[in-house]
Amino acid sequence: MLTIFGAAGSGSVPVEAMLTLHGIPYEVIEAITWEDEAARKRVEAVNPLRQVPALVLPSGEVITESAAILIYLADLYPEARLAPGLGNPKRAQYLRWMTYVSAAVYALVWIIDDPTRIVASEEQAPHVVDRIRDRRADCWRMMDEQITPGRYVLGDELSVLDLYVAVISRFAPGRTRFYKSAPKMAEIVRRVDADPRLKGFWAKRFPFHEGWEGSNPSLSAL
Ligand SMILES: N[C@@H](CCC(=O)N[C@@H](CS)C(=O)NCC(=O)O)C(=O)O
Repeated sequence: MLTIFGAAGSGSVPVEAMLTLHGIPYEVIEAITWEDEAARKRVEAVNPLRQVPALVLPSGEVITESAAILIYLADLYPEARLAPGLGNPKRAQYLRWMTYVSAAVYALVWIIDDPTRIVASEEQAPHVVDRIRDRRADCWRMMDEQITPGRYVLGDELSVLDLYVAVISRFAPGRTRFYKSAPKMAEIVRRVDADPRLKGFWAKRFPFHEGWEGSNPSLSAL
């Protein structure tokens, strides 16, 4: 059995979505690391960064980093057809954008979540958060301008990249701004949100609350 240290509304959600789509059983150890010191301590046992997601394989081996986990699992289960395999001409752009979403967009959560990690005074914190929101919107814009999607980012087949973008685009600055910055991907993430195979999953792990696209304060924390 695979074990995921994760949390609803976090970067573990695309990993869980991938396994759900492919019908692979997994257990989640819920850890809301950005709110709860006890959760961070729980995660520390497998990831010294005290971040989710962390995947524990049946052998006990640990994999951290959402992009690495998604790439690994999609390769492990090629029959799920959720990533271009080695030798597929789409592989290079797939790896490029998986890493980009992780490094350029998602990683900034460490600051936005608690700006005092890098600024000296509390007064500076809101400015830092604003700059990061702008930076993320700009990163989405630049990605959108460089892709030639079909129904999904890499073409007409759903991949883990689409699950990843659909979740990370819900973090700050939020979907309303994402739709404006990244109009091509706006259509794609809406398609992923509406995937009937994931209806129950989204309801449990990242519900579409009233006003979720713009103003849900719990999302702006990430
Ligand atoms: N680079 C990591 C980022 C993971 C991450 O930042 N996770 C957040 C939750 S969405 C977290 O656990 N934050 C707690 C902290 O950094 O203290 C990845 O891609 O998996």
